[in-house]
Amino acid sequence: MKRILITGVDGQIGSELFELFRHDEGVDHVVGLDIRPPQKRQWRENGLFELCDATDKDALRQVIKKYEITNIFHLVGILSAKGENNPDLAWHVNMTSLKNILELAQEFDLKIFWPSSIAVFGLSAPRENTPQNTILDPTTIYGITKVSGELLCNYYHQKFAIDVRSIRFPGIISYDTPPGGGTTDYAVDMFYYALRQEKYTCFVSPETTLPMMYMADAIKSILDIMRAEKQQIKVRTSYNVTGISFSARELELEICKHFPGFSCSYKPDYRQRIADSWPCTIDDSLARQQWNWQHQFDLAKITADMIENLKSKATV
Ligand code: AKB
Repeated sequence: MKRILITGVDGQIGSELFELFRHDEGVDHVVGLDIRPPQKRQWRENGLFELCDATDKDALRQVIKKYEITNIFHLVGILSAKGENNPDLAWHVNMTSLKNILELAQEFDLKIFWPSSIAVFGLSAPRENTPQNTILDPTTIYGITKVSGELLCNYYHQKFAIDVRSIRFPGIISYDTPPGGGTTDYAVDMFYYALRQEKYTCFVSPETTLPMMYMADAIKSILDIMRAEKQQIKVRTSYNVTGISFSARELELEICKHFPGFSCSYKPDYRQRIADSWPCTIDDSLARQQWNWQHQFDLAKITADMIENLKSKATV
């Protein structure tokens, strides 16, 4: 019987996957794990939740045994901007937790999903249509942990036949749980300011263009790659996957179609350098060929859906 563990469950992706699996698989088949108590009251009152530090391998082992876990979505991670403020912590959290999960996957024969990021790319990769296979020379500690993590996943697959699957995520836009500590967070922040009818000061320049994806597409990509047959998954480092690229100004203008009074000023900070080291557009044709990846949300659809959902959240 399938028993799912989601680490980092209180984060941007984890919280959405948790709700989805609780609905689809049943609340008794999905365990959430985080280092802090969950923000959502319904999780505390109804459902399986473990307070646990994923860098503690023995504690993780106890959780896996207790619930007879078969699949792990390992979403613990310190993102790019926060990582630059504490590189040691980013290395420790991102690498130790992933190594623990891979070792436990070997011990308990588990299937694993782990997110990588466009942060694996650095200044030597082509910035337009960045290919699946190119030079990986990230400039951030976060990117370094993602490249190392990808190699570790591939190693555990080659050496111990661990079924670990991964996606290099672009910035993810969502309305349920806000992201935290990322360079692409401005693309979510802008919506919250527009809704509150406040002016937004964006921390990257108006022409900064990055690959982005709507949460619904991000969840779909995770489900698609995990449901694909083993032989379809030929890349065991991590797949390039994307939705759509747009500049900060293009997003501002799209939001203005719904909130004509909205405006941004631009005051780039240390995150600009991070953004400038990442691709503008991504070639994800391998994922499209091998496991039929297709995104559904373009900028207009993302913007309309975000605003509709944020509005209805505000009235609840
Ligand atoms: C970040 O900005 O750090 C993340 C990412 C692109 O991995 N959203």
